[in-house]
Amino acid sequence: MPSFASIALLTFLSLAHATIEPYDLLFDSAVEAYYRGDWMAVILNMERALRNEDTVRRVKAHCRLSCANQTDFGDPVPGLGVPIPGSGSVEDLAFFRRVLKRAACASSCETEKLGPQSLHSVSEEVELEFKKRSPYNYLQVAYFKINKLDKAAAAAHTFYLANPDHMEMKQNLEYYRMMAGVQETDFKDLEAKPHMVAFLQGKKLYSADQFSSSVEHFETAVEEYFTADQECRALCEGGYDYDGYNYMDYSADLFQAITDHYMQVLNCKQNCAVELATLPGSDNPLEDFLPSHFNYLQFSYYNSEDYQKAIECAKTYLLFHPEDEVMNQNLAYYSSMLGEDKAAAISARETVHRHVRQSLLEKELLYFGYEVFGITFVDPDSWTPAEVMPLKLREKQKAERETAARITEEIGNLMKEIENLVEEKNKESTDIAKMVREGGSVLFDDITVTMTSKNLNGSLRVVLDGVITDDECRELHRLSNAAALTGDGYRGKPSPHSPSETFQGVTVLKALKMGQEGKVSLKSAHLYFNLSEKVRKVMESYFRLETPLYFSYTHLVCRSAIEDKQEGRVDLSHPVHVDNCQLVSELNECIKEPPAYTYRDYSAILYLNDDFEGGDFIFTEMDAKTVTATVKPQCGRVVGFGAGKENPHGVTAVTTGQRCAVALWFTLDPRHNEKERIQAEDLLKMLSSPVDAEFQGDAADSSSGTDAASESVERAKSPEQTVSKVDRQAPEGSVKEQDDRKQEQEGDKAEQEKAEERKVKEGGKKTDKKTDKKAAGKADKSAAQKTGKKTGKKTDKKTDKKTDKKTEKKMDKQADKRDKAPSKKAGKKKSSADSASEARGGDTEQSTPNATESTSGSPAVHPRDNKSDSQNGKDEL
Ligand SMILES: *[C@@H]1O[C@H](CO)[C@@H](O)[C@H](O)[C@H]1NC(C)=O
Ligand SMILES: *[C@@H]1O[C@H](CO)[C@@H](O)[C@H](O)[C@H]1NC(C)=O
Ligand SMILES: *[C@@H]1O[C@H](CO)[C@@H](O)[C@H](O)[C@H]1NC(C)=O
Ligand SMILES: *[C@@H]1O[C@H](CO)[C@@H](O)[C@H](O)[C@H]1NC(C)=O
Ligand SMILES: CC(=O)N[C@H]1CO[C@H](CO)[C@@H](O)[C@@H]1O
Repeated sequence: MPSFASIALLTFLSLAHATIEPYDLLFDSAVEAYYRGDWMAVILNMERALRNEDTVRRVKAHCRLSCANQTDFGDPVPGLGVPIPGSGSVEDLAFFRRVLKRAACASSCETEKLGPQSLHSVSEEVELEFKKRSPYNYLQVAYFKINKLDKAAAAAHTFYLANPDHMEMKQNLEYYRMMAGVQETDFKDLEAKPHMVAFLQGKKLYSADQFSSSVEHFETAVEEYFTADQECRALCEGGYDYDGYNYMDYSADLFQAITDHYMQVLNCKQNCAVELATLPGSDNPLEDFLPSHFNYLQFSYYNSEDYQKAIECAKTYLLFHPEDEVMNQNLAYYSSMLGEDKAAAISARETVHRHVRQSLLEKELLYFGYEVFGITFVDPDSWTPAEVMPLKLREKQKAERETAARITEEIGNLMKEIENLVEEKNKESTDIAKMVREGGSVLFDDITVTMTSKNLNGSLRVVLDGVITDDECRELHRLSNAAALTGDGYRGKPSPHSPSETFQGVTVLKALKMGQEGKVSLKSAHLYFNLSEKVRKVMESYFRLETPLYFSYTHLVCRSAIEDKQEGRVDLSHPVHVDNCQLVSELNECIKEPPAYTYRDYSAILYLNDDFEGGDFIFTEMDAKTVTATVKPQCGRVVGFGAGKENPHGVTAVTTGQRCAVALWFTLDPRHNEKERIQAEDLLKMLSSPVDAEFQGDAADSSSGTDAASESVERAKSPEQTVSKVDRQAPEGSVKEQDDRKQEQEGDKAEQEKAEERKVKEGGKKTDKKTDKKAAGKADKSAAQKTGKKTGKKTDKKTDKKTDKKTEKKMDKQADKRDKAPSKKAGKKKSSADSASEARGGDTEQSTPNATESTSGSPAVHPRDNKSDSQNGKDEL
């Protein structure tokens, strides 16, 4: 029969069409293409990965929701009535028949639209990458390479929003902003959530007293919120996480197993309130997010003289906070305006009422699970009535809070005592203590202490001479210029700190890699490595450090005066700053927070020459003006100092010639031990092994050998390091190469070399992972992933996360809540402006990743923004 045949064909076609490619494989292909430098393939695969991830999410939510519709437990089963489990074995069967049908419905729905379900289960690792928006990091570079700047800017912006601590991306964004052809509107958030966009837009208009427009946005926000909430909840109905259990050991009877899984699902569903209220890149949700919509709405409607709606929204708000005094006053006022009878007939919104009832029931079940089975539940909402929490638990939490408060107080007292003791002692012997601490051995006979803290009018300061020889100075100076000539060292780029100087800089690893490629003398690069180590040892010894001093960053830098740009010059070569905090000179304050490199503890600068004018190193007071000591650079001289606020410093203008130095930053924190340094050490080890001796110095040969070589370097690293390295390296590359391109009109050949180099740099990383995956093969995919899941790693991670983080968060929240005055609403007597700002009070202190909020924002933002510049350039002195 023709019609049957055509139906079959159609089905076949639509099925074939429906099988979408798994997004984790697409992601892998894109990453691989990235290391090949195949930018089109990066874009193609990564864009598809993002699209497919989105599709999978939507389809799953849709299937689960529509299947819930079709197999409602409340439907009567013919002959048995409404299935109620436990009322008898036959009724149980009816109940489970429903369960089976629901499972079959969801499974066939998903399979039909996506292909076999196992295809789309991805590892936690990949899930995390998508959550962190990593695909946009790769896309950013790829778009940039093919000169799609608008898309590059959007990708960079999207990534940065979720990774606000990512300094390289911040620099890239600044770079994009300066580029011709990039518009402010290009900086889009490609992952913006509609409910959040509408909410923020509504708030902005609300702050500007544009109430009729803000109403529109808040209404959209509410609608989008429930759509997003529905999707979020449906997605919670996923697989069981063997959280805390070894997969193999887990054994629970039927109802216990159902309970365990169901509790997890409910916990996840409750957590949607947090997920939906959290801005990208932020750890904390916006306070009282959903209820606040109705707070804004009631006041906006009131100002638009729509009393009916104002009453509706006030009543809706009261569903969450029935005792709220201001809102009850508002309601009374609006009711008197409209007429009490009319007002009484208006009820709270039904959708919200349902949501509250459902959420409360979920909480009850979860608390039951907590009491009976010890399954942790931390309520994400601030509006839950106290009585929902079991009395026992309430008392326990109260006791815990009191203990915590007592401990805090005791610690506080103890600290005060210690401070007093220290102060007294300091009074006696400030100077002596410091001298004693500082004057350790300088380890080498040739090194002399030229000036101590006392001579330098400060603390934790020293000037040493004879640290390296004249020959060594000349060799490093040559190295800097040779590296700059290859174009890898920012040749000719104006100094980030002064338009009157050019600037070039090269790190140890970069120098060694260039040495390995024959672009500079490998011996000189090795010397650079050796001498930086020498300085580190001397610092560690002179300052009598009890724990090892680790490298944080090392940079061989030269600043050259631009001859025709010296007239009337008043700026410094490097503005006064502090190395580990953001100096706010106007306030005599130094803020020890990112983007400052807060973990840096000591700094040193090794000078290479003195044949230039200007370029003095200066220490100042915290005002950044009053110079307390001046150090003239000369070959072999080191100025070493503590990286904290006791040592603001800068460099005066270099007015003729070239001034070269090695700037070194150190940390006492092993966690911040510089990764590049370890790579450099590995590279040296490899280079010095006799087998590889042939690499040395021979540029022609090196290209064939480098892949294998760097692979062995990379392989030594743990996967975690590699992941973070990918993050870092990707964007950094783009900016440097941008410079290169600007300066040097590179031909195809150079492009190719660069691709090679990248391969060299990133080599081995993917290979291992990929091979595994390929070996596992498509068919085994789900099996392989399941095995992965059972391992201990996961268990640990999960358990920690669940207990510590959640409790912490909760604690914070409760603390916040207590601190925060119930500064909510619009009182009837207030001017709209007053009330607006008061109503805003609830969440203005939320720091948002975008400056958008800065109008209402925290006071610290301004000075910090200004000062951060000098911190971002690592290139110093
Ligand atoms: C579920 O059913 C309701 C009413 O029958 C309908 O409005 C809704 O769109 C359905 N939802 C899905 C996801 O099919
Ligand atoms: C660097 O130090 C190593 C080991 O201390 C030494 O073998 C090597 O010759 C030094 N290289 C240079 C160029 O100074
Ligand atoms: C320290 O201060 C004294 C007195 O102001 C000044 O003469 C001296 O030059 C300063 N030391 C240095 C190294 O600048
Ligand atoms: C911050 O920078 C702006 C412009 O860049 C400038 O006008 C302002 O004076 C600076 N403020 C401070 C506190 O340095
Ligand atoms: C990083 C970023 O996109 N910042 C934007 C945030 O909002 C401010 C104020 O509206 C914009 O001017 C910024 O461009």
